[in-house]
Amino acid sequence: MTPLYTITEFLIDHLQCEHKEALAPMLADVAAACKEIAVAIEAGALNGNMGSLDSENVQGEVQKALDMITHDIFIATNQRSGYVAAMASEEVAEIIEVPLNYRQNGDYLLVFDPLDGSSNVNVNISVGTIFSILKSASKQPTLADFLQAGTAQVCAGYALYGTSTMLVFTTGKGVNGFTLDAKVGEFYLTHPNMQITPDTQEFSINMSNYRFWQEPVQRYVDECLLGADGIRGEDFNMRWVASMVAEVHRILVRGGIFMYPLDMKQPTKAGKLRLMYEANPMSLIVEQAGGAASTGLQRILDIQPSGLHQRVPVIMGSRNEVERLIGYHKINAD
Ligand code: AHM
Ligand code: MG
Repeated sequence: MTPLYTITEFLIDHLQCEHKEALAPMLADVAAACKEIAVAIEAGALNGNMGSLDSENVQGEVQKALDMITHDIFIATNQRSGYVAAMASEEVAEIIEVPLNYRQNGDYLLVFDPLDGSSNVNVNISVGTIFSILKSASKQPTLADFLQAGTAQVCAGYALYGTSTMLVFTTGKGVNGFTLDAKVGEFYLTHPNMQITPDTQEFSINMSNYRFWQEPVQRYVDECLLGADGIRGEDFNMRWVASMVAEVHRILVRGGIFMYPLDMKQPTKAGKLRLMYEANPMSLIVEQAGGAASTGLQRILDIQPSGLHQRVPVIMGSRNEVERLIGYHKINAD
């Protein structure tokens, strides 16, 4: 069997990008944090952490105990590299300053969702961590320094805590996936240069929201459901895990399209998913693997953010299917 690189070997010898000096130690910390989170999640009910807290996050969602445990792990481990100036998390409203003694070279911002899909933790279904790294214009960053379009990300990735734990990331030169050997405590490169097939017969959406969607998404899903009897001429398959990390990972491995579109269920919200720590990092990964990511009307990575926790409609995955949906949105707008 071909020997596998450890993530440490990969970061030292094979990481390609202009920010390598900072990203190698930062990614080593991300990997360490994800290992620690994997252990916390794997303990399941044994540590008594399966319940909800009395608190809500900035989105008004009830926080799970593990939401805050994983948030704390991610901050404690990632402030140590010396390169992170400030962070932002799904779980707190404001930006998080890194203590001065930890940020000698603090030129970077780390934005993250520590436990994506957390409604799945107490039913033992896959969850994940999503992160995005931006360059800061200031060593004393304020909110304004965070509000950069997704194209400015210097690195994006996710950890998937599934049947195995994986870490997948891009530094803008393709996408590589690492699997944790839990017995050794090390990630190994198992999925080099991940690519999304341009075509697919598998879609992923929360069908219970059908009546709240806009016409282009209803049309697309209607056509998939008609399968071989309809305009598509082929039967489609459907999956919905309710963990974005698990859906995007499946798409990286075997193709597919993932949608959390605009819906009228909550008319004041522009979709469910958050731009800066869900849509943007996943869009960079999907594009780097040859896929596409759009709101239906605009490339996600081109959106100029107006707030840390802003929401955005998400359509991403196999390029030809995403482009079909963009086409349906264009017809609708004309
Ligand atoms: P979370 O970050 O609070 O867990 O919310 C995001 C998750 C995504 O992982 C997933 O795609 C979506 O919410 C599922 O939403 P729904 O329960 O409406 O199907
Ligand atoms: Mg999330």
